[in-house]
Amino acid sequence: MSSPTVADHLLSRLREWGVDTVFAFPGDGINGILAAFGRAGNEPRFIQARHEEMSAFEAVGYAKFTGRVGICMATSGPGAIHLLNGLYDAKLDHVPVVAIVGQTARSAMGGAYQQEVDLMSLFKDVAGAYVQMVTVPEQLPNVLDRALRIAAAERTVTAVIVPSDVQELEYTAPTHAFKMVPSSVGVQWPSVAPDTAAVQRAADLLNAGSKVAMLVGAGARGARAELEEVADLLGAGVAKALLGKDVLSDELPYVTGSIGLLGTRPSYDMMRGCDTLLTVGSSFPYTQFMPAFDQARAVQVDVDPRQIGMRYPYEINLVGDARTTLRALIPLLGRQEDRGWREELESSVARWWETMHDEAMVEADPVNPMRLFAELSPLLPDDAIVTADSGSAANWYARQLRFRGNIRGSLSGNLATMGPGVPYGIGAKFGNPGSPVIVFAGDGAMQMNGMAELATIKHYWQQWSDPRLVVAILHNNDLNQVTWEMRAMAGSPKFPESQTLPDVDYAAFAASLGLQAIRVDKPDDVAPAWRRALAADRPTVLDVRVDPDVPPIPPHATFDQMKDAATAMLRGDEDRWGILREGLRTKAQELLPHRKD
Ligand SMILES: Cc1ncc(C[n+]2csc(CCOP(=O)(O)OP(=O)(O)O)c2C)c(N)n1
Ligand SMILES: [Mg+2]
Repeated sequence: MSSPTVADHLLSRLREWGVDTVFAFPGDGINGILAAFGRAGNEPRFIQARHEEMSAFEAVGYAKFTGRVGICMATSGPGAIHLLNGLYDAKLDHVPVVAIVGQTARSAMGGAYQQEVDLMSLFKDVAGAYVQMVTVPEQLPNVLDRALRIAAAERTVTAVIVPSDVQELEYTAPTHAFKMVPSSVGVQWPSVAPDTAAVQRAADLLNAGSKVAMLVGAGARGARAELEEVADLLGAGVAKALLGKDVLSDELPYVTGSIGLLGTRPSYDMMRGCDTLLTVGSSFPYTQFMPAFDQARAVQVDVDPRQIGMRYPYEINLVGDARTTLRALIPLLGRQEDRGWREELESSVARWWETMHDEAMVEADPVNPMRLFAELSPLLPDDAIVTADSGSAANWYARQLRFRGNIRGSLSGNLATMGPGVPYGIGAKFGNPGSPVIVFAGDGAMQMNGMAELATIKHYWQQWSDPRLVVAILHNNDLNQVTWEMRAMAGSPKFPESQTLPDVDYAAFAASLGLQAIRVDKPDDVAPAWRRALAADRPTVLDVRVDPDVPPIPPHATFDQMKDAATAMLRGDEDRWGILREGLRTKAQELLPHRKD
C-alpha cells in the first residue's frame, strides 16, 4: 500500500479521538477525504444527508444526545455555506461540533477560482473559537486536535479547512524542530470546584430565604440527585428552562415545568412570589419571567464564567460545575421547616397538570394539537429521545409533554431555527441506536427540509438496533407559530400569502419510502396511532391533521385578563389584544376557562 495521505491521517486521527460518525455530504473539494473513507473501510462511518445544513443539524443532534463532539463535513464553497445555519444552532445552544471542509487547491487560492469562497472569513464568527486552514501536512494533527479539544472545552463550534491538494499529499508528521507544533490526542477534564468561602456565602443567602425558587437549565444535567436534595432542603420549587426540560422529572410534585412564553403558570407564579432564587446551569434569556429586581436575593451557579452574572442582578455568581457545586453546598444548607411555600407550589402544579389535560381535551377541528402531545406522555418509553422543531410544536413540547426517567429531549433553543427536528432525530439515532426517537415537526418544517430528510431515514434505518423513529407532523397547512405571533404581538390578522402552506400528502410520501405511514384526522385515533408507531418494526410518519385555530396561550394569560381584553376589543380598542381579534373566532374562548384560577 502506498504511504498514507493527509486525508488518511485525518481519518485515523478522528478514530484515535473515538469519533465513530461523520455527518457529511460530498463534493470535489473533499474528494481526497472521500477516497480515504473508502480506503479506511468507512471508519468512521460517513453518513450522507440530503443537504449540508442537515449534516450539521445531525451532528448537533448527535452531540446533544450523546454528550460527545459532533462532526460534520462538507465540500468547499456551497457545501461549506450550507453548513452555516446548523453550526450556528450548535454555537448558540453551546453544543460541541467540529466542521471539516474542503477548499480549492493552494495553487488556485486567491485566483477567484470556481467554488472559491473565503472560508476563514465565512467561519470567523460561527467558529470564532477556532478556525484554521491546514496548508502543510505537519500542521494537520495539531489543527485537528485543537479543533476537537476547543469545541469540547468551550462547548462550541470549531472548523478545520483542508485544501483539496493538501488532502492528497503524503502525510508527514511534525518533527522535533523549530516551528513545528506536535500534538497529542485526548484530554482529562477537571471537575470545576467552586470557591469555598463563596459557597458558604451562597448557603447563608439560601438559608435566609423563606420562599426559594430554583431555575435549572441544560448545564444542570448530570446533577439530578443533587438538585432534588437541594430543592428538598430548601423547600423550593424548580422551574426548567426549555433546554433543561429533561434535567428533572415532571413527576416530581414541586417541579413547576417550563418557564417563559412557552412556560407554565406555576413557574410564572413562583418567580413572581419567591424571595430567593437559585439558578443552576441556565442562561434563560427572558428577564421579564424572572423575579422583579428588588424582589429576590439570588445565587447563580454556572461552569462558564463568561455566561454567569447576567439576566438577573445576582448577589453571588458561583463558578463551578453543577454537581460539584451543589455537593459542596448541600452540607451547609439547613432544612426549611416551614413547608407552606412548597405545599402551595405543589398544589398549583397539580392543578396546572389538570388544566393541561383539560386544554388538550378541548374539541378542535379536527385534532387538537395539544392532545397529540398529551396522549404521548404516558406512552413514552423510559429511554425515549424527543425532538421538536421550531413552530407551534415547541409550545406543546414545552407545556404538554411530561418527561420522566431517562427521557431526553431537545430543540433549537437559542437560534430557534426551523428545520432541526428530523435531522436531530437522525443524529440521535446514530448516537443511541437502541433508543426510540420521537420527532415533532410542523408541516412548514417538513416542506423546508424534513421531507427530503425522510429519505435519509429510509437509507439508514435498518442499521439501528431499535428501528423506531417516529416523525409526527403537525399538518395545519399554516406557518402557525407566525400566524399567532402576528395576532398576539403585531395585532395583525393572518396574512395568507405569507402563512398558508400548500397541502401535501405526507403519509403518501412516507409510504412511498417504505416507512410506516399513519394518517390521523380524528381525535380518538391519536392514542392508537402512537401505540402502533411505538410497536412498529420500522420508522413511522404520523400525518396528523391539527387545528390551526388552537392558540398557544402564554402562561400569564388568565381568563379574566382575556375577558378584559375582549371587552376592550369590543369597544374598538383592538390593538391592545390583537390575539383576540381573530382569536375570538378560534378556540381561545373554549380554552381560557380552564385557566381560571
Ligand atoms: C429558518 C427559519 N425561518 C423562519 C423562521 C420563523 N418561523 C418560526 S416558526 C415558523 C412557522 C413554522 O411553521 P410550521 O413548521 O408549519 O409549524 P406550525 O407553527 O405551523 O406548527 C416560522 C416561519 C424560523 N424560526 N426559522
Ligand atoms: Mg404548520
